Amino acid sequence: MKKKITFMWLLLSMLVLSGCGSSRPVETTEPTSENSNIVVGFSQLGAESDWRSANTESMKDAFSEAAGYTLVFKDGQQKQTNQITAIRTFIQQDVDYIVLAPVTESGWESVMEEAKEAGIPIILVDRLVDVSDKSLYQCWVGSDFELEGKKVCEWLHQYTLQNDIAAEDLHIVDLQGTLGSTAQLGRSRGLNEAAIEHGWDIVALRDADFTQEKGREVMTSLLRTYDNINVVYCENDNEAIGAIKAIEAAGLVPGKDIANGEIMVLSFDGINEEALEYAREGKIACIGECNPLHGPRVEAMIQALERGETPEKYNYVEEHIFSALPDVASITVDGVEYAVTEPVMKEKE
Ligand code: GYE
Repeated sequence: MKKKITFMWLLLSMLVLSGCGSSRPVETTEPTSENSNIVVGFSQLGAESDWRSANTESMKDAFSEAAGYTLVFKDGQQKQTNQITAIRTFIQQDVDYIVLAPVTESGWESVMEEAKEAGIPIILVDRLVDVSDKSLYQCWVGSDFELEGKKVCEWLHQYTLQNDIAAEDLHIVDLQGTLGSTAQLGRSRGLNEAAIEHGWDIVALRDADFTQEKGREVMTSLLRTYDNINVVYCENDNEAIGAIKAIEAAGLVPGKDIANGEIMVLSFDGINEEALEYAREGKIACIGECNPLHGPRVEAMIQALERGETPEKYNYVEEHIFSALPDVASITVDGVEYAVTEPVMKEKE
C-alpha cells in the first residue's frame, strides 16, 4: 500500500495548512510523473566520525533523484531527542519510508509506534533499537559488532602467544563508543569476554563518544592516572587517532613493542585514510573493519518492500581484519577463519 505522495505536493499542502500560502494562490495540481518519487526520510544520528560521513554519502548516493527518490535527510547531532523530532516531522510529511540510524538502543518505542499507526514502515540501518515489539521495524542492515570485537581480541591473543607476552602483563584501557549504542555494546562485550577468558587486566573503561577529540582528551587523562597502560582498545578509528596524539604528546610511543614501553593501539572501522596509514606504519596494530556502505543495501530493501516482498529481518555485512604486522596471519573466531590482510580501504561496493 504505497502512498506515493510527492514531496512538493506535501510541502504545498503544508503551506496551505499552516496559512503561509493563504494570501497567494497555491498550485494544487496532481503530481506528475516526474514528482512521483519514493519519499524517504533518513534520520542519521550525527557526523561524529569518518565512518559516519562515508555512511551518509552512501545513503545520499543511493537515494538520488535520478534513482527515483526524494531523500529528506536529518542529522541528529548525536542526540536522540533530535532524532525523535526528525521522525515526527517525517510522519507529518507522510513520507513513504523512514530510515533510522539510531544513536542508542533504548527509548524508541513510542515514536516508532506513532510511525506504525501512520502506516509508515521503518528500516533500521547500522545500529539497532531495543524494543519488545520487533514489528515496529521492517528490517535492519549493519555489522556484527560483537564479532568485530572478538576478532580484534583474538588477534591480540594470538599476538601475545607469538611474542611470549603473559596474559597478566596486558594492561588494557577501553575507549568506548557512545554508551548504549549497538556498536559500543558489542565491541565492549567482545573485549570483556576475551579479558575474562584470557585473564587480561582491564585498567579502565571510558566513554570517548566515537570522536577524535574525546579520544585524545580521555587518553590524556588516563595516561596521567595510570602508568601501566600498554594496550588501548579504541572503539573506532577517530578515537584511535585522538589516542595516538595523546600518547605522543605524553612523550610515549604508539607501537607493538609493549615489552619495551610502547603502547599498542587497537581500533575499528578501516575507512579513514589517516588511520589506515597509521596501521601501515604500525602505530595502530590491528583494525577490525566496519563497513559503512549501506546505501545500496537499504535501497534494495525498499525495492523489495515496493514489490510486496518481505526482506530478511536482520542483515549482517561481511567484514575483514587488518594489520600490517607480520605476527598473525589469520585468526579463527566461532569456527570461522579470517585472513589478516593489509590495511587497505576496501573497494566501494
Ligand atoms: O564504528 C563509528 C561510528 O555505529 C558502526 O559509529 C557505527 C560506528 C562506527 O561513529 O566510527
